[in-house]
Amino acid sequence: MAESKQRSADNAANQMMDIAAAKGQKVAYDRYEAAGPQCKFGQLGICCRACNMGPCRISTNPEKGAQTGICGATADVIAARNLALRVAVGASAHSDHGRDVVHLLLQTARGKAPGYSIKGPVKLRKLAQEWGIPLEGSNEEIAEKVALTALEDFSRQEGQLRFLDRVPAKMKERWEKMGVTPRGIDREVVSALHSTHMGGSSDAMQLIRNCVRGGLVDGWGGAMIATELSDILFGEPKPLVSEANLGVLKNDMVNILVHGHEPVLSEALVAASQAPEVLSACERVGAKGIQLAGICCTANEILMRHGVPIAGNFLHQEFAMVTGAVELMVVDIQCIFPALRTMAAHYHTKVVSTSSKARFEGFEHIEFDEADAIESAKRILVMAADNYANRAPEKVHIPTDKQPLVAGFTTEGVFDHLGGKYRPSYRPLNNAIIDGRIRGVVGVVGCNTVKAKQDECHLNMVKELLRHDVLVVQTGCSAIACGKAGLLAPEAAELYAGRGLLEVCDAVGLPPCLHLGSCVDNSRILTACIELCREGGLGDDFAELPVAGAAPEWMSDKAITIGFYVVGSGIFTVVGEPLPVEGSPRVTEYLTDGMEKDFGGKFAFERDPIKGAHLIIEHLNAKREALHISPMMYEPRAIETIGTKLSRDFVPAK
Ligand code: SF4
Ligand code: MSK
Repeated sequence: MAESKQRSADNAANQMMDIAAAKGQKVAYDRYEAAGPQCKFGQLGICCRACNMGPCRISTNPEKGAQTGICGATADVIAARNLALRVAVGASAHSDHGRDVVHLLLQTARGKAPGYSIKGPVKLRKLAQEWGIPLEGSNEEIAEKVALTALEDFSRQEGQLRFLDRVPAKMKERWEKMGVTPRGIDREVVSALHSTHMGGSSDAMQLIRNCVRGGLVDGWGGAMIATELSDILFGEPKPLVSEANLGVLKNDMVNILVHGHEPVLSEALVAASQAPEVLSACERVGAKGIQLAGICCTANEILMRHGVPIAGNFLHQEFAMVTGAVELMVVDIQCIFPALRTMAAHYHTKVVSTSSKARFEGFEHIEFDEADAIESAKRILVMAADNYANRAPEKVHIPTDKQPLVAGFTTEGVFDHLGGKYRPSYRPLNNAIIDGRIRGVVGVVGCNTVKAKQDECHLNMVKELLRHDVLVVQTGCSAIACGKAGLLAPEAAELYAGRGLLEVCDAVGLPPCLHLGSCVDNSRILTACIELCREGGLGDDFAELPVAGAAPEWMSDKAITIGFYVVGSGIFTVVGEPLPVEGSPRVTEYLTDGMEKDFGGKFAFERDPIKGAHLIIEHLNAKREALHISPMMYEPRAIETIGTKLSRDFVPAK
């Protein structure tokens, strides 16, 4: 076998890539290499394809080449316009996901989705109360009204999103002043798209404001609706124990992977996986049963509600097939490689698409019908079981790598852990920050990219933050990266956390990194920040809190959109790869500096995760100083002690 390229921080991923390479099978890293140097104009955001007189490319040399497009659009306009387009696409993805959840809640309430029921009645009533819906009648009657009310947020033309009532007053005033208060979801997405049309807005700063508004309508609209209504429909997640990495696949069972984002189908698969006809199909082919596992955010959804193990994150989608032990991968929408078709053809794996919104050439398509959810799910599960007979034992190589984890934290659930049963409150967390045990709270989220060694940026940044007593909250593929590396287990506090953070984790039994769910569940980070403000002592605006965000390996449009709602909500955010705007110094300067005075937050572009972590630490220190709270109680944990259990030998603060 040729020497391993070690393109991942994850041993299982490297093993799978080595096997694939030995067999001449290509994975995303190979295609990236084969693509050769990427277009600089595209990377810098100064290639315009907004009309058919182009494409126009702006020279980066002010002395030479085109300084504007044919229509006169400058680098500033083109970079900002391209960005606004991507934000609108990202917002549409989360929001359409949210719309599907609303639709399913409505169908369930009306008795038209027999496989589903309302599993989060407490949250249902809480949200109904928040929205002024009378609490009379059955859960179904209330749920119908909640769903119809949520739908209004999609179609609203004037006014503001309903969840903006949750937003601290100072932030709302800022949005009002900047003209970015989001109205209805569909309206903002369409308006942002419209502004990017040829001859639309040629004011770069207005286009950036459209990015903020497009972001806010996602975070405080589509994504928040998706999270809240998923909790109502599928149940509020509770902390539970599970495992992550390819070692969760079983040699003697039918392995089925769910991949994508929307929990609507995967919930039905979980419910149907123990049905007698499914189990007898397994028996027929000599398998011991069904092993469900997940990739990407669908994985996060069923992990946090059912403890279904995680097979891997974004780049694992192909690696999983190289185990030769996956009977079927069922996909819905977002983050799905068309290349799965090619990799599946090397093995017996079937790939089944299910969403009416996403068809893939070469995949079998079984359109998911929510009116017949359990039957659709059973059909897929039996198909997988039948395919177990086609598994070629000589091709099977399941890595042993897997790590235990705790997942399923929510804004509300953390209350119980922090305050105990009789005093559920954020007070202990606020106090730990004020006393200097915890430096601050940072959301490390987002994807994998082939432009970095898989997971390495997530892991290095998170470990550096933990060493400096930063409580980390996580979603998406970053959470999975940390899960595979053991950082989501309570024991990780002893191995990685600074002394102050360790004391808090020890006292309340929390891991130092909290898994908060899927990409749409970044909205939980927003609601947790509301609680930090509400509890008092740390400011009454997100921009005053010692908090930050990071997406060290981001790649998708959704990640850009999330970045904009986080920064637009006043939170400093570090992204690994720069946003594609560097061809415009003005737009770059605004996003990484000027934006702070208008919105309270700004971006930093930093590929080195340790440097990125230190930008965050400096930011948290500055916020602490501005709040006049105690200095940190302890020195950061010494680097030499990282990964060992000698964690209680710390040098006390001077
Ligand atoms: Fe070129 Fe202007 Fe058309 Fe863009 S909109 S492709 S810059 S002419
Ligand atoms: S799945 S958007 S690769 S986090 Fe949400 Fe992962 Fe990014 Fe897709």
